[in-house]
Amino acid sequence: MLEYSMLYPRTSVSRRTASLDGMWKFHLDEDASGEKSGWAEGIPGEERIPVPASFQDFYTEKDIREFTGDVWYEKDVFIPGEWEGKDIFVRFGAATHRAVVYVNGLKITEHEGGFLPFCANVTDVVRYDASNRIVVKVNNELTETNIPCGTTITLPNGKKMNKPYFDFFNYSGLQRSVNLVALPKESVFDFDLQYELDGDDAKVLYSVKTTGEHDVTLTLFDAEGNEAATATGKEGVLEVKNAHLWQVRNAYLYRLVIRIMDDAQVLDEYTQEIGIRTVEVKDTDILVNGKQVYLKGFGKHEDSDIVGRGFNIGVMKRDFELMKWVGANSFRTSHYPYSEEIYQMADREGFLIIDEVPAVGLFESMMNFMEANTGKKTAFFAKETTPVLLKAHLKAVEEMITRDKNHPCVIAWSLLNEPDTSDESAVPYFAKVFETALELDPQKRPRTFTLIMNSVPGVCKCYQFSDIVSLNRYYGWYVKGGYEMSEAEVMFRGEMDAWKAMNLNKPFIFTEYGADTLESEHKLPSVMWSQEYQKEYLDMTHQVFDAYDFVKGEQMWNFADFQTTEGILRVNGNKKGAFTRQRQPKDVAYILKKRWEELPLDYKG
Ligand code: BDP
Repeated sequence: MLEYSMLYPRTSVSRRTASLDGMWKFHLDEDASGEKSGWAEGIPGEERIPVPASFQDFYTEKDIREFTGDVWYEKDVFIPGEWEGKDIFVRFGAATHRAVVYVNGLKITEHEGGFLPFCANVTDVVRYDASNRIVVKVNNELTETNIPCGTTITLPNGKKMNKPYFDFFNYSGLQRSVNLVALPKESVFDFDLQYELDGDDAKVLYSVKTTGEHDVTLTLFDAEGNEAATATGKEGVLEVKNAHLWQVRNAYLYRLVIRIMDDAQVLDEYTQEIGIRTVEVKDTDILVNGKQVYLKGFGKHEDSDIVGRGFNIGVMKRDFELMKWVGANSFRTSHYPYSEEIYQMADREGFLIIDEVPAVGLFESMMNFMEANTGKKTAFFAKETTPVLLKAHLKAVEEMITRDKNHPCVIAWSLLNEPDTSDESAVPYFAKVFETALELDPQKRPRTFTLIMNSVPGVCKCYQFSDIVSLNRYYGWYVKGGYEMSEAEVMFRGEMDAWKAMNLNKPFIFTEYGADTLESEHKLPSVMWSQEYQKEYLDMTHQVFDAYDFVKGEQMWNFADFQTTEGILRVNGNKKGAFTRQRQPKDVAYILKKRWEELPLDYKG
């Protein structure tokens, strides 16, 4: 069990929150001497930077953008006297990739892993009705023992440099909101929900964890604010008559109020919106509320101009509007769990999310998607350090499932992206990760991982762990592109026939397919990188999807162009977007819109 509550910070009769977003003091620690120099008490200089945001893209110096090592943040906050007697936490939505937190000069906590929240319990060190200094040291080095995987090298000029084993820029810093939270001594710590549908009615089976002994009451309100059900006890059932189900692109949200009661006194109150729906995989179908759904959508990134991977509420809104316009109903949070606000919006808009843990780059190569096409065989999971990596991976799985399990939008867990599955050493590693996810999820949602190009029948040793088989395929791009497209199609169909012959009786989805396309390039007849080529690539690929009944979804790579490390394969970033990085459509967006608006939700059902 985690040592702090993962519940989203909310103010209520018993709880207080204060946002610490805004300008923070900032300093690069070029020779890693901050600790020695006493920066825990206060960092030098007057530089200030916005939080939440990646630190990289504000500055004009390349040495800052590429900076690898420790960066320090500082903020002075006033803590009101009324909060005395409560438990006080500083909650970080994320700190990428690891952080040490100091308050009033004292080291409070550290956290490893850059895409999930953690709390520093500062109850014993804060001064009330006074200013308190929060200092955070954030480190962005990549290793093979934390996810996402990569290495850190030292250049001849003495500067460190990140070498990601993945294809997105290593944005870092305090990229999500920071909050000050005051909780009552006895508080709601966590809760689990499961759903059973029974004709027009529904049962919400619940279990609540608190930090004390008093009993809890739960009340469910419908969207009009009328009481829909109530129950008492830490475990029980809310019986909902004539339940409004949460449906794909037609969400219905109830408001669940959990109260810890001492007779008539409310010790704690926590409220969250929930949606009543079931999810399961049956034969080759993905079922939501017992009905087959065909996934249409994208793999995405949290990525935009200036703030990088920083949570940007405006970009979030625009992305949902574009996804609605194009007829999508789902997306994968490639390649890390996103900001919590994005799941809240998906809950409200009725989008289905495949929630991905940051296990990307688990392949012995810097450009694994290129290497994978060469048939090269590696053994990523046979290293001496693999147990250390597994530990970090399992912790991220636990944090992700604990954080996201009560979102109706989350229909599946993606536990790795494009790992090396060609060697037997991957099998025990996968067994542990998949078993852990099943244990942790009260709703037992389907689990998956995405299969890289060389994870094909006869090579892949791990597909059997997936409840949904997710393929990332680039026939016509990395394999046989351009005028060789017809051969790409033959190879693609050959692979699909091989999967079909295995008769796995599981749904298959495409979690990636795409072609880099520059918004500036038009050419008739097409050439690779032109908008015309992206259309031809998509048409061919969609025809193959349509030819196989067990294919139950398509999530194009990528929703939008995004930043990567510079190099000969990338023109200032990955350009496979259906939309540009500025969120305007490429021609292909209209092809997707036509197709997805025509395909029924129960396509191939
Ligand atoms: C896959 C990766 C993804 C890359 C994509 C690509 O999962 O992160 O961006 O290919 O090459 O290998 O565009």
